[in-house]
Amino acid sequence: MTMKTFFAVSAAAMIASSAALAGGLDFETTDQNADGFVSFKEIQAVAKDITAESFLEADGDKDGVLSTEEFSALVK
Ligand SMILES: [Ca+2]
Ligand SMILES: [Ca+2]
Repeated sequence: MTMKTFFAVSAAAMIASSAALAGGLDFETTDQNADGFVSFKEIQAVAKDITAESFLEADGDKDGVLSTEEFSALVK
């Protein structure tokens, strides 16, 4: 199982089992330029209720973008 498949499966399970913040955001949909990271601009395009504050809080390594792991922690 690839990481991508693993994420898709776990994200689907997460979305199915709980009411995710902002209506169950999908990483691959949110990552519009498909660089493997979600920027604040990308997440704002689909979830206007995500504030800069919550984005920065989710960005654990402070590189300015969210990895799949950081993203899933934010939207779960
Ligand atoms: Ca991106
Ligand atoms: Ca990060």
